[in-house]
Amino acid sequence: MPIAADRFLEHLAQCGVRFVAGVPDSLLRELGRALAEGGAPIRHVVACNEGAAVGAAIGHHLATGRVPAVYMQNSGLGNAVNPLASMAAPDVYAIPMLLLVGWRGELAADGAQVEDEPQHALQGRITRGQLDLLSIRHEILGPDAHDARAIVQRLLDHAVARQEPVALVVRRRAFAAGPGPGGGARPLPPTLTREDAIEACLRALPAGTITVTTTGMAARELYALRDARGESHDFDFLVVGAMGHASHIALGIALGARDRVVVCFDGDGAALMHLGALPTCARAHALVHVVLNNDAHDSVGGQPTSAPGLRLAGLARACGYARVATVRTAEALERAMRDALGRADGGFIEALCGVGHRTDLGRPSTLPRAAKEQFMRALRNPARGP
Ligand SMILES: Cc1ncc(C[n+]2csc(CCOP(=O)(O)OP(=O)(O)O)c2C)c(N)n1
Repeated sequence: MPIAADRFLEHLAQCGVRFVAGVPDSLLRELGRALAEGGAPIRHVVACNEGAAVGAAIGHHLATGRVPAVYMQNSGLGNAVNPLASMAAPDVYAIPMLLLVGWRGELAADGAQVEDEPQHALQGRITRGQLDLLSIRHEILGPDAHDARAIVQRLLDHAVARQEPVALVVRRRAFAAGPGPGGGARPLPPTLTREDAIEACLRALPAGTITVTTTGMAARELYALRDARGESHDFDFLVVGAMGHASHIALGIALGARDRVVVCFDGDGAALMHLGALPTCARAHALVHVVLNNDAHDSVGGQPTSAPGLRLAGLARACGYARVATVRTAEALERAMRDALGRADGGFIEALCGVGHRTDLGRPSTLPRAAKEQFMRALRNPARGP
């Protein structure tokens, strides 16, 4: 039976857990909602990335002696490996903590991989192996678990006895579904949607402008918009994984493609995940960096980011972007994009958007490998593009 997320948190609290940090994941959406509702006596911190969440957990243990929990999508294990292996491991500071890892690309009991998107395939297959390599004892929580409480108890007992991290690998639908989107972020009043914002930018882009689009719904929206507008996907690179790295992928393209203009569509959660990217990107004069700021992790359920309310334009200015704009409407965004494209020194545009997306949004029909070849071929063709 799927377990209700609030019951799960109550159980964690009964076991002495008072601190949970993490980065949202769609499989852990209900957990995010229960944490945001705040029923259990647990302090909750949304971290900017999974490594930072492990850091906060280490600090909590140092200050209180208690066992903290850290939640993440399995894609986030890569971000977490460094503080786990070089700080929390028993060979170093021996910090007990419970990792809650959403298992995208999960393997069924017979070893067959459950259908998921390409960016989850390898990560799904290696998740348990990665935990084994880190010597992190783990168990699986699925919707058919007979006694989730006993599993958690066993893991926490092990973490305390051995003074080391343990993990619960969470299958899809392990937590009982609640009503509507999870995470506690309230939809903003109808303002600019992320999709409208992307479309406003597309109206301003000359054919053949290179775009790089961040992880999640933004990439799917861009793809759908190209289809709806009868435009090709040739010059669009979709960053389906590697959350937070779209701007540096765009930077590498801008530097490698003879300084052709590259427009990067970024998310605020993604930009925050690797915020140190900003000053480096600011120095690339051919990069127009658009952050679609909805104060939320909309793509995985609308949970707030680590810094809701933060306006990134001021940061971008301090990081050295030559031109910075904040816009709230499609018209202002289209103008700001034309303005940025008209000058040769790049720029940063923060588009303040509402949360939410169409429910009938499709997925790109081109597989990443084929899309990469199409993109590279288009870039090699000097006859096209500004
Ligand atoms: C390293 C990593 N952690 C977590 C995720 C899960 N994830 C995918 S999209 C997303 C939210 C992105 O938020 P934001 O950049 O603000 O864009 P929005 O969804 O709001 O458009 C998250 C957390 C991931 N793919 N990779």
